[in-house]
Amino acid sequence: MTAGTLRLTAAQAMVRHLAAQRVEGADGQPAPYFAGCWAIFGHGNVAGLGEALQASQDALPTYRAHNEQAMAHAAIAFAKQARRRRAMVCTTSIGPGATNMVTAAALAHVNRLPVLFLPGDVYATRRPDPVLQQIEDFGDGTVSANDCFRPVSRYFDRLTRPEQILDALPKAMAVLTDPAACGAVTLAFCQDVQAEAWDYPEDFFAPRLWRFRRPPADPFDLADLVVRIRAARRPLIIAGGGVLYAGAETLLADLAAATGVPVAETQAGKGALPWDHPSNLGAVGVTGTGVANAAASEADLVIGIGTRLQDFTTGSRALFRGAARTLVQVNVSAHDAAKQGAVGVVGDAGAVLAALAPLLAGWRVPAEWTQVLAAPARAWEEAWQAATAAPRGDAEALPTDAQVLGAVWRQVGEDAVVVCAAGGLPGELHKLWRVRRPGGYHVEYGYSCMGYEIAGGLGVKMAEPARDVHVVVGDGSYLMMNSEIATAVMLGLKLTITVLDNRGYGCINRLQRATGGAPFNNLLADARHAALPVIDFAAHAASLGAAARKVADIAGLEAALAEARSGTGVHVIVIDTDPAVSTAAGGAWWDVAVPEVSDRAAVRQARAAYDEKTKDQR
Ligand SMILES: Cc1ncc(C[n+]2csc(CCOP(=O)(O)OP(=O)(O)O)c2C)c(N)n1
Ligand SMILES: [Mg+2]
Repeated sequence: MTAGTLRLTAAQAMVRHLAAQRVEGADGQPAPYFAGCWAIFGHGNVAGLGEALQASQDALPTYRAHNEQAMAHAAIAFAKQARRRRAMVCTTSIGPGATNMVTAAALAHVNRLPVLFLPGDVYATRRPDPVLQQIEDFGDGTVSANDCFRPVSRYFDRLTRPEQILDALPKAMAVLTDPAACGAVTLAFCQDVQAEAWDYPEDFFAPRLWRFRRPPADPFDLADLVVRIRAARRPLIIAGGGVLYAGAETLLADLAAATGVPVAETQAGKGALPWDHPSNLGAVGVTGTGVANAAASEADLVIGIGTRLQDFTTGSRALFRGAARTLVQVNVSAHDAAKQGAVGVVGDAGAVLAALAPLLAGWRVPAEWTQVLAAPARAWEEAWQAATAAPRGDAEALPTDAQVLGAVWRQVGEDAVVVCAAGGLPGELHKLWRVRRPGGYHVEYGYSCMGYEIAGGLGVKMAEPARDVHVVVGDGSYLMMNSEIATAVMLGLKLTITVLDNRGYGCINRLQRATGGAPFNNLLADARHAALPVIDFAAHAASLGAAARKVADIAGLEAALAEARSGTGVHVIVIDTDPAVSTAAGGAWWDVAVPEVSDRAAVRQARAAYDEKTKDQR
């Protein structure tokens, strides 16, 4: 062994290096960047990485899960809740264990969230080929199942030599901690290489502190933005996830208060302002509030801050239609800043807001704009009350999603975090949930991946153990991925999960109807069946170790939530809901292409309406 080196396997060296990566913790002291490693072992990681992780449990704890996609969701949710300041590692066997994580990689990629994937890979030497689970490409000897990760990883490498980690790991860290490039990093780790020894320089294992850059905007772009704001009659800020990842909520709140510029929030940006901040109009877009969308459609200057401008935000590009409106995109990523013909201001949301404050000192938004929005604001408040209020005691109808959310909102504490991802609930949450504290709203709506909810809730709880975590999930998402209830029980983590059972894919059934389609293959009753399933979700959850029960109505739900709040462990509360109803107030058009020819009159009518609406797109 050479002086100043350590002879370790590549897996041992990797684990030691990962454990030495530091960031500044909440108390200002260095804290580990990686909170732990999720692992499901098999051939391809048990002998190599498994041995290394076992020996380093104090420095990098290992967590066992039940499904690779789910554990990756937990890891990604952890990073989202930690505002990208910390992350987790996920390792799998080769083949199916690895490809089970591809969906989660795409989720991290879309949402720009850091996660390190270490799927096992086939032998670098190729001597025992084809090994169990090797896919074998007939035309390319270098392809393995892990190539599926390439388009959904911000950085991909295949480790075929032990010394490659000396470069691959710092590059991985650079991507994970970069505000613009952030996303999934995949290091496909050949299983023979994991076990191979090499003399690693000792300084490869020295603690390294990573700082998060906050690049300021170009002074010219900033000055131009100030001129535009001062000239605007009807400016509107759209706050996206970038505001939260930059930790810029207070800067935004202060600027909005000082200038009176109204603020609307995307799914990822929701909670950037407390719900009762005087400038907060709430959600914008397809699932927006009446008042935010009124502002969006009349604004002459729309300033996106830290938003990807996905179609739900822009109403499929038909919402921001004020005469001669200008779109400005403040974003740390030049890719996002250039979208949809925007005037780009490339920089960190916090840095830009801080720079704007003195340049806008003394300026206030024209009073006429505030007056224009007063009536829609009052109307929205009424709509909110009507949608979320508990139904009358004698009501016969099943509760709506909005009534369930109203009950959950009333019962959770100030500091609670609500978690969701897919189905009808994210739209209702976006419109109706009132975020009391920063980080209190965790909805994955970049990939809107069914099955994220419960595993995600687990990751959120690990990121912020002191906060109560409330998962709201549809029956469809629950059935797709519920395995990590057992993991949460095993780890002794407290989670409250409300399952809204509307007996099928309610939101897609509504979408199908709205596009002229016949009810088909979404609700259980409309799908081919020999017997209509009657699924006992409470019994199912109880079998995984949760304290589970079904409630009959909103009053029963509120009582069960109150009980769960003072309890420990995993609580699952099931309630039957109406699949047909969603909140009609607010909202905006969403471009979902309707068939141009059809035997169904309803489809032809929907197509005619669709053709009309597409004329608003710009
Ligand atoms: C993995 C995945 N598959 C399919 C979809 C498309 N999809 C979106 S919502 C939905 C139905 C969700 O059903 P449920 O969880 O019961 O919620 P509900 O619509 O009834 O509110 C489907 C199939 C998706 N978002 N994610
Ligand atoms: Mg459902």
